[in-house]
Amino acid sequence: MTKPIYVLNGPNLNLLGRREPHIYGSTTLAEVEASCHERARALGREVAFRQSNYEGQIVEWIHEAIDGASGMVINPGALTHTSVAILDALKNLSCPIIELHISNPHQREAFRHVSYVTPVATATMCGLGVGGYPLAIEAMDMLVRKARPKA
Ligand code: CA2
Repeated sequence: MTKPIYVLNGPNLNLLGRREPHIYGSTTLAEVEASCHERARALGREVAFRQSNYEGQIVEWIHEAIDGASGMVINPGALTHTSVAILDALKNLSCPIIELHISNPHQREAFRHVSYVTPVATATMCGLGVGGYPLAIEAMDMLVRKARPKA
């Protein structure tokens, strides 16, 4: 049985579709999750989709992914720009990691230009809106197949 692709979401992303639609759009996180499951199913894969407002919970899920994930797609939210704990946890993964952002942080405030995740990410995707999520699933399928041709 193939391991699932983990899709982890950080603080405030549960508000997606309900606040700041000019930046993040009007699609809810539940709808984003559905789009990930749909794309994964078409590729013969499964997704474990999670969101937490707590840094420690995200660290725990990354630990779970060490043995449990074929790939890690992570939008750490604002923790992208602050969390050495998430950086240290991600260093333990041997599967591909995609850092994903809905907006393009490089076009925004200077404090969003620094990412603690980028140095350990296989790839970074940003500025594609919530449409980036199913695209990240597709990109992850490609990375996993490249890493393990029979997976
Ligand atoms: O663009 C992204 O995906 C971000 O990771 C989103 C974070 C932000 O701190 C990063 O710089 C870029 C913020 C997530 C907050 O999500 C909300 C969604 C809807 C309404 C309010 C907040």
